Amino acid sequence: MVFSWPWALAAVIGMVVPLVLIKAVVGMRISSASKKESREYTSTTQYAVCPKCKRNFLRPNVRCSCGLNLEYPVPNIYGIKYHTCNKGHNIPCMSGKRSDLRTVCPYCESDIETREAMPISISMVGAVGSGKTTLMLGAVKSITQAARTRDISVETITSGLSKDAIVAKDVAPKTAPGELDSECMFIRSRTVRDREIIFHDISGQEFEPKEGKILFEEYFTYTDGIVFAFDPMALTRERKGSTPMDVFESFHYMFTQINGTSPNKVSNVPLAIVATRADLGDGLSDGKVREFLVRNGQEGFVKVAESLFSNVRYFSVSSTGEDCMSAARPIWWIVSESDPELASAVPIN
Ligand SMILES: Nc1nc2c(ncn2[C@@H]2O[C@H](COP(=O)(O)OP(=O)(O)OP(=O)(O)O)[C@@H](O)[C@H]2O)c(=O)[nH]1
Ligand SMILES: [Mg+2]
Ligand SMILES: [Zn+2]
Ligand SMILES: [Zn+2]
Repeated sequence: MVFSWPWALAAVIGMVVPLVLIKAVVGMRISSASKKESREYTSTTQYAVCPKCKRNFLRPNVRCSCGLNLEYPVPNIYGIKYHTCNKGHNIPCMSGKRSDLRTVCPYCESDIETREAMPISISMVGAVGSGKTTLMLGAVKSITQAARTRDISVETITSGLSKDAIVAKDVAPKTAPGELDSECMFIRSRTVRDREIIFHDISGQEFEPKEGKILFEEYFTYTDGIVFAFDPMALTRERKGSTPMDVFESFHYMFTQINGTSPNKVSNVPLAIVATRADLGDGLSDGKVREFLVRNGQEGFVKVAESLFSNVRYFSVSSTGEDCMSAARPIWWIVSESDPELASAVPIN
C-alpha cells in the first residue's frame, strides 16, 4: 500500500512534534532548576575553601559512597533532583539537600567538609609568642559558650580546635613553622544561615625576614579579615625580637605578593590590631591601644597600617583563663563585617 504524502506528513508531525515539545519542556525545567540552584548557592554558600591546600573554589567535588570522585551535583541533563553514579547510588543535586555529601578538594583531592556553609576566613598575623594561637582558642571557647545561650550550635572540625586543644589553651604549644592545615568550625541554627569559620594560624617565624621564603599564604587572596596580634609587654621591656612594624612590613610584602597588587594599594579587608595579655601589667583598654603603640615607638606602624588598610580597629584582649570573652571580640568584629546578622545573633561583648 502506498501512503499519499498528506498522510505521511501527518504521521511525521504526529510523532516528531510531541518529541520536540517534550524535549523543550524538559530543557526548560532543567534550565530553570539550574538557575534556581545557582541563585541559592550564591546566596547561601558562594564558595568553598580547602583547609589543606588553602585554595578557594566555587564548588568542591563530591565522593560517592562507592568512593567515586564526581563533580559537584547540580541540576543538569543527568538529573534535576538526583544524579546516579555508575553503581546506581543516588546523589542529591538540589540546594539544601547536599549538605551531608562527602566533599573533596578539586585541587589536592583531600577529603574536606564544606556543608554548603558560607566561609568566613580569618588570618592570624603576629610575631612569635605574640599570642595568636591562644587568642584563636580563647575566641572559639567564648564564641561556643555565647552561641549556646542562643541555641546556636558550634561544631569544631579540625584537631587544632578540638575540645582538648581548647581545654589546654593556656599551655598551647608553639606553632610549628611552615605550611599547616587551617582550622575550621561550623555554626548552625534555625535562625541564622550556616557558616563555616576558618582560621589560618601560622607560626610567627613566617613573618621573620627570610631569603627565598616560599609563599603559601594563599588565603590572603580571599580572607575576610586579619588579626594582627602584638604583645605590649614586649614593647616596654628591653627585648630583642620583631616589633609590630617589622612584622607588618613582612606581612604586607607577603599580602601584596600573593594578591599581585602594588605595595601602595589600599585594602578594605578589616584589620584588627590586637594587644594581647590585657590580664598582665597595667591592662590596656581598647581605646588606649593606638596611643600605647605611638608612645612606644610604633607611630610608624600605626600610620602605615592605617594608610594601607581602610578599615582598622584596635583591641586589647586577654586570651588565657576561664574568662576569655575579650579574645572573641576582634574575631567577632571581623564576622560582623561579613555577616552582621550572625554577629548580632551571638552575644559577644
Ligand atoms: N597571661 C596571658 N598570656 C598569654 C595571653 N595570650 C598568650 N599568652 C601566652 O603567651 C605565650 C605565647 O602564646 P601563643 O598563643 O602560643 O603565641 P603565638 O603567637 O601563637 O606564637 P607562635 O605560634 O610561636 O608564633 C603562651 O605561653 C601563652 O599562654 C594572654 O592574653 N594572657
Ligand atoms: Mg601559635
Ligand atoms: Zn586542597
Ligand atoms: Zn556510587
